[in-house]
Amino acid sequence: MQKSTVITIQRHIVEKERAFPGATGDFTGLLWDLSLAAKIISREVNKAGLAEILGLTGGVNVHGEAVKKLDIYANERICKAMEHGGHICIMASEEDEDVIPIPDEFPQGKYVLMFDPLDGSSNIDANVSVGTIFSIYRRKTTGKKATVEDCLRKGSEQVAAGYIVYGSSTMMVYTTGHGVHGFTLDPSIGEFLLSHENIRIPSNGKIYSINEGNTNTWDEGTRKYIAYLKESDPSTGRPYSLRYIGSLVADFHRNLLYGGIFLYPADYKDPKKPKPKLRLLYEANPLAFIVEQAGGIASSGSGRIMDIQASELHQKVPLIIGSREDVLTYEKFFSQK
Ligand code: AFP
Repeated sequence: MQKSTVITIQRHIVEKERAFPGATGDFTGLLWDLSLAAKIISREVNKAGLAEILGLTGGVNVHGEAVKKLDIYANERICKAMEHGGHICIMASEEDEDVIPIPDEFPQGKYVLMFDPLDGSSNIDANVSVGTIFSIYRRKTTGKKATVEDCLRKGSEQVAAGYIVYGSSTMMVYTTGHGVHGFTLDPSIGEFLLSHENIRIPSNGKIYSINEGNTNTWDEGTRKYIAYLKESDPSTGRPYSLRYIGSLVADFHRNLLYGGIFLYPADYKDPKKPKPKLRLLYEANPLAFIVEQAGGIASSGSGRIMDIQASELHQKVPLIIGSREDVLTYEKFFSQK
């Protein structure tokens, strides 16, 4: 009989860190704290249908979108889980307009954490998967306190990134630049167990994910590319199938496992002022780091996402992400627009 080894996320993180002589364990502690926050959020998301917590608070976030109670809960939960450990020096969240400093009573760490606490939350009432996305950098400034400068970075400077998808099961997927690993939460023991080691995204897929309701706002290159995917050509696997949940983590996670391309191009209603929707620091960069580590590509259409120097906390970018060959083909269409 084959013997199976159960590897918890804690064990995995510790073993990976041991490979780096001189590692202080700080980073292990950080990911540990994050996985605890994820378990607590998962518990709340799973009982959302039962709890009074459902429904709008009546508030709006910095982007003018309605905020659900669970967004606020997840935001607070992550801040509380991360502020006291001594690993983090500053945080920024999609839900907060400004950076989140570490309170004076706690030690300042050397890492910067940026996160989207509950992405896709407009889907919660319909029991659709939602997710948490996180991105970690080393501190850059040297003053007494970390500043917004520590957050305005290029994605290529990330030291780790990941997401938690609260779906038919809860999964945490992360990279520290040495492959992408996925862990499934076993609710009976409250542990994330290694279920997907060294995830590789197929070099091309048969799935495309885009909000087709926006067709009239796309640039010509995107319109032509999507029309191309619908043509029949068995030698290139076309037509592709459309799968769009409207919950980035869930759409991305499916495409990461099965192969395919996710697109959120800019809105070209005013061709002089294209308007992207997704956020560079909280959504695009962390998923870009993951997809590259899995063998895929993340592009704005005209360049690598992780090469963009952030100039503001809530900066938005077009995001075309997924299987390598699919994204390269898109870039060709986009450049000919
Ligand atoms: P919410 O968090 O407001 O549900 O937004 C989700 C999201 O940022 C991302 O998860 C989706 O991929 C995208 O928006 C969906 O946007 P559309 O509704 O415009 O397709």
